Amino acid sequence: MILIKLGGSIITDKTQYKTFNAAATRRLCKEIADSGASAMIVHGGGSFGHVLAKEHSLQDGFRDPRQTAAVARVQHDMRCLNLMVIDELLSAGIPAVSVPPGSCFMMEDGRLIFDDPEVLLSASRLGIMPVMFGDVVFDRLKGFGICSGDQLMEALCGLYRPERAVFVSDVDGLFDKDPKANPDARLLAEVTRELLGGVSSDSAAADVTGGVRAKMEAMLRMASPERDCVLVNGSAEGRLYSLLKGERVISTIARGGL
Ligand code: IP8
Repeated sequence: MILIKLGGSIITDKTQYKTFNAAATRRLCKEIADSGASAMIVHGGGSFGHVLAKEHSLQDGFRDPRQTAAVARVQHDMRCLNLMVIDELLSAGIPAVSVPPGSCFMMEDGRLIFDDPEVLLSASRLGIMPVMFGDVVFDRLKGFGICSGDQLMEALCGLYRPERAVFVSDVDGLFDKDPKANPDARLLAEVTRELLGGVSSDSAAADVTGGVRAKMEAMLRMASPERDCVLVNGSAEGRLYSLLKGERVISTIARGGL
């Protein structure tokens, strides 16, 4: 099984509050369906999650009663985005159901508590794809917090033990410097823990859940000698399809267990 995260940078326009990128999402869902891969999908928040979460510091937990309206609004917006992704999966012929993490799970001090995954397993046993997404999740210590799609990917790796975890974003992979500011930036085809230490942090534009560096760190935690974790550009047409068919494509592979 292959676990795929459709990043918020590809399924939304991250600069415009609540702007869905329907064309890219439709194409990616079709690439997944056409590849015939046995896949499970998670998605990020993009402009449906990060804009208001950042404005109201939701990632820091409860501080002020004025945050509560934003908690409800971000949960609402993320459910809207999720249903649009699910629409595209259904149109591509993939039976998918929504599993909102904020309604099914709790966190404790920012850590997702994942000890009762029965709803996920019941769906997947029937050949139905449960689709989770970055969400505002209630927290036993902090009141609430943001659970990122990357955290969900880690939890799902533990549960399903996929042979590969794929992170679909709008960049070709990890660069040694910010490629927008440095035309000589080099794409790293492979990343290890040691290599990541030498990568400049400005190549990782931050959002409330940490940007590219946090993603790479999560990918390295998930990677093992038996499991590749790959960062691939979903805006390049056909690249995800080729990757799922087992071809070598432009990407960054996180190598773990070395
Ligand atoms: O885009 C964050 O999920 P991510 C979701 O996977 C929210 O980091 C609600 C900001």
